[in-house]
Amino acid sequence: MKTRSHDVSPRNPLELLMNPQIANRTVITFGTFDVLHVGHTRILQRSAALGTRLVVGVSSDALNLRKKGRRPVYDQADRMEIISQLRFVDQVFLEESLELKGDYIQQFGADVLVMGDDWKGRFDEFQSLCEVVYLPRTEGISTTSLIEEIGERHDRQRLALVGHS
Ligand code: C2G
Repeated sequence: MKTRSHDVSPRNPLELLMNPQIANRTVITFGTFDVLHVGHTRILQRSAALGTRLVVGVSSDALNLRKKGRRPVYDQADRMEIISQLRFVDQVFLEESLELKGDYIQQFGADVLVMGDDWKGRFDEFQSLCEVVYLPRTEGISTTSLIEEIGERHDRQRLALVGHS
């Protein structure tokens, strides 16, 4: 686990002592985490609070293309680098396939699988391997809406420039 010089995370030793339920638990979660935003950082932080070690599977570019029909804005190497820099993330790996979730859970010794509630019920089959928790999504923000917003702003700016020429 990363050492933290001033630990303001929910995993400070005092809280762990007071809550043995989360002591020594490995939490695993998955996502694309493209165009990082607070919905992403909040779910990662809340996931970390459920254990002592947070492992994050970052969806590969190929998986994203299959799943969502588009390439992420940031490629998988950049997305993995960004997520690995968050202080409440301990380990990052590349998620190559949705079908390998059970294997990843076992490979990383996960005690808890966390997903946002947009995936509610989809991973219940893994309850035989670990605890499965769905956390509420952050309302009003998504990578898709951010990409659209950036595109609209860009279009408006171009129109304004054309208007002035
Ligand atoms: N999330 C959230 N609030 C938002 C947006 C996302 O809590 N406003 C959560 C999602 O529920 C998910 C995580 O952030 O748990 C990552 O979201 P995405 O990058 O959209 O990941 P997704 O494409 O759903 O990939 O194996 C499953 C996939 O890899 C999940």
